[in-house]
Amino acid sequence: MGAAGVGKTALIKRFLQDSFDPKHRRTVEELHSKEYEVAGVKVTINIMDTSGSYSFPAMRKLSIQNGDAFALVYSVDDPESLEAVKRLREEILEVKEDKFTPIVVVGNKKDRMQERRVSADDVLVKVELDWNNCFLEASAKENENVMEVFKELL
Ligand SMILES: Nc1nc2c(ncn2[C@@H]2O[C@H](COP(=O)(O)OP(=O)(O)O)[C@@H](O)[C@H]2O)c(=O)[nH]1
Ligand SMILES: [Mg+2]
Repeated sequence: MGAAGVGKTALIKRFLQDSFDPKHRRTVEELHSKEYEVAGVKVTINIMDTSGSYSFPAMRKLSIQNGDAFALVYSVDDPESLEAVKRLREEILEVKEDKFTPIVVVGNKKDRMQERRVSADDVLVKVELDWNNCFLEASAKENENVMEVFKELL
């Protein structure tokens, strides 16, 4: 989950198809499935790609209720998208009550070095020390840390 344009679809596309599309197409909501074999056992994971606009709070709530693990994505060139991550995390905690819910915070577009406006160190401290969640910077474009994001969630 995360604001529109931060690269949620791009991260999933990189993970599932190892490709990158420079164009932004609006996602409504798409469900992807992938089969894995873990220690000889077949498991199917479902990856829900959400729209960034969340114009319907009820729809957002449903995504949260249905999810077992969450990647909250912002873009390192967009501080407002980090604020959206904070709000989403609050909502996840609210909906999931006290249940343990894996959350990974992802600072995507780390390749956009000239345009960076969010410091990785600040977010690291907040996410790993205050929130006790995992934090990674990634680039769907350069294929950096994309596997790691999904590995954390599994
Ligand atoms: N430079 C750069 N651009 C990216 C990256 N990930 C996504 N984008 C671009 O950002 C735009 C929005 O990506 P998209 O995946 O559609 O965002 P979504 O709305 O969160 O699903 C597209 O033009 C992507 O090509 C990245 O890691 N680096
Ligand atoms: Mg999308």
